[in-house]
Amino acid sequence: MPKPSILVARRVPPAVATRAQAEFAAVLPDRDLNAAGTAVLAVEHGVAAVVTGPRVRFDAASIGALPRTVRIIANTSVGHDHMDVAAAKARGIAVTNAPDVLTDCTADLAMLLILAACRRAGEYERIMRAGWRQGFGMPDNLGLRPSGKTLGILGMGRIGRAVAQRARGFSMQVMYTNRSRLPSELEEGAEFVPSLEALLPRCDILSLHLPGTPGALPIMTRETFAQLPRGAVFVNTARGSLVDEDALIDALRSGHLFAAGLDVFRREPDFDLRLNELSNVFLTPHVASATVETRDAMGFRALDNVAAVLAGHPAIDPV
Ligand code: 8YV
Repeated sequence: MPKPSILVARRVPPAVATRAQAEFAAVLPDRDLNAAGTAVLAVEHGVAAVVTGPRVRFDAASIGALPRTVRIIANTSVGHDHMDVAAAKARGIAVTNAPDVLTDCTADLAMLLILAACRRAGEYERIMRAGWRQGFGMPDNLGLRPSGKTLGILGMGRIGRAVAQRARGFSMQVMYTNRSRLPSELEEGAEFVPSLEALLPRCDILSLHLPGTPGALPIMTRETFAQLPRGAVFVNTARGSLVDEDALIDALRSGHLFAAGLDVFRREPDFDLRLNELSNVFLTPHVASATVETRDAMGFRALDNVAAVLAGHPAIDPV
C-alpha cells in the first residue's frame, strides 16, 4: 500500500523530518509556510495531513482552501488559538495539539523570566557588553530577591503546576487562581484564591499560564495591572493576546511594575518596539519550547497524531 502523503508545513528538527519521510510520503519544504502556501502545496500533492504550528493563522477561509483530501491538521504546539477548530471540524478535518511534551521547558522559561526580571539580568548583560566602564550606581541598580516572594499563577493547568513546583524550590509562596480549585494532590502546595481580583493584590510576581482565546478581551488591562501591588513583577509565557500592551508599557514606564519578563506578544514577530526602550523588561522571542529535546518531542507528537488518524484511529490529542 502506498504511504499516505502529508505536508509538514513548518521547519522541524532533522529527527522529525527523518521519521516523517520514513512513515509517510512527506512533503517537507525548507521554510515555514503561511496558510496560503500550505493550501497551494496541499492541493498540489493531494495530502491527507498537514503539520503546522502556532505562527500560522488558519481561519475558516484558509481551512476552506485546503483540499478535501486533508483529514487532519496536526499542530506541533499546545496552543491552538491560531486555528478555527469549528471550521475544520465542519469540514471533517481533525485538529490536534501537542500537550505535555513542552510543559517542563515552558515552566523552565517562566522561571528564567522571573529570575531575569527580578535580578535585572538584561540590564546587567547590556552593561557587560558595553565594556562595563560606565558607572554602576548602587543603590539604583539593585534587583529584587525572588526567594521568599509570593508568586501568583493565573491558570493552573499542566504548565502552571510545573511552575508552582519549581517556585517551591526557590522558597516562594505560591498562590493560584483557576476556573476551579484543583484536587489537593495536584496543587503543588499552592494556595487556591477564588478570583483574579483577590489574587492580584497579594502577588509580588504574577505569571500567566492561560490559553489564548481568539477574539477574547485581554485579561491584563489597566484595571488589573493596577490591582497588583506597586513594584510587582509580571511574566508572560502564555499568549500576548492576554495582555493590553499599552497598559503594560505604561505600568512599566511609571514604575508601578518593577519589571516584566515576556516571551509572547500581541503581534509576533513584529512586536511593539516601545518595549525595547524600557530597561526593565527582559524579552525572549517566543521560545519557551525551543530546546532540542522538546522540539523533537513536539514534532513526534504531531506525527503520532497524524499516524493515528490516517490509520483510522481516534486522534491522540484532539482539540
Ligand atoms: C510554540 C507555543 O509552538 O506550544 C505552543 O502553544 O506557543 C510554542 O510551543 C513555539 O514557540 C513555536 O512557535
